[in-house]
Amino acid sequence: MADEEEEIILSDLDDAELVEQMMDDLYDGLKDEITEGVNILLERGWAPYRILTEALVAGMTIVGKDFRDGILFVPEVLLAANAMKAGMSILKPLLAETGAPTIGRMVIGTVKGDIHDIGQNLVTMMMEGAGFEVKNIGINNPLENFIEAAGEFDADILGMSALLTTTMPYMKVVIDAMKEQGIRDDYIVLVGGAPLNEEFGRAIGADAYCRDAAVAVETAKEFMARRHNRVSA
Ligand code: B1M
Repeated sequence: MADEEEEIILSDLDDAELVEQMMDDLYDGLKDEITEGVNILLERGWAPYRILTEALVAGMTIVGKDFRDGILFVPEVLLAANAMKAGMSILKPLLAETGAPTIGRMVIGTVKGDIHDIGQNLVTMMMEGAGFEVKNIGINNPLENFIEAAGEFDADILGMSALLTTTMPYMKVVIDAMKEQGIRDDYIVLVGGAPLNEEFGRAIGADAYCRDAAVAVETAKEFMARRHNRVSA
């Protein structure tokens, strides 16, 4: 008897089975399958944000747990991250397509020593979708990069991301440098990343900690509204 694995036809699966399968495929770093799965869900009328959160982010959470527990290692996690990025690249233009007018300008990047960029890319996508203009300066940024980019881009908001307990203190280094240069209050400083919390955000002198991309959008909108009220008062 042939000992062949049965091929799974993604389009034959119902929505719940497909999402389950996509989480497995993300775990296995199968980029093409993730691309196909995202396209099928879009054809079935799923909203881009729902696909992002219920299939991709949820799948990445499982990867994160097994990475923590020593079941997965860096090469496998990199493959999963690439598969996630492939899915995100399909959703990006759709999330940005809301036609909302520009409501603010943001510079965002991951701090020095840290190369995690999936979360901040997601924040970028959601902010753009909500009508912000965003300059994403990528990973491993020393304080000069943040400060220069914020000035050049005439940003309202400076966003920093850190995923490591060893790199999160660097956010304070950036904020302290802004204070020294007398420019701290020129910007709304928002911080985010899995190991942070509200208390940390307050302690380092940020305006707010954002738990996820949706909270980042809401928080940015709130602060922009306050800023406009202050200017017009
Ligand atoms: Co790394 N890694 N990693 N990793 N990695 C974590 C963060 C870790 C928690 C895994 C674990 O042990 N469970 C752990 C950190 C432990 C700690 O510090 N306490 C860890 C480690 C240890 C490491 C290395 C040191 C491993 C090694 O080399 N031995 C190494 C460090 C490299 C470096 O940065 N110098 C490393 C490397 C990597 C890869 C390269 C393999 C890969 C990154 C690929 C990439 O990003 N291009 C990777 C990945 C993928 C992860 C996990 C599994 C997933 C991160 C992710 O993308 N999550 C992660 C485990 C985890 O977090 N559960 C882990 C999905 C993403 C959508 O969520 O990034 O949290 P997140 O972003 C959210 C919010 O946090 C928030 O909104 C986002 C969207 O909702 N947010 C913001 C984030 N940034 C924001 C900024 C804002 C606002 C909100 O500004 C306003």
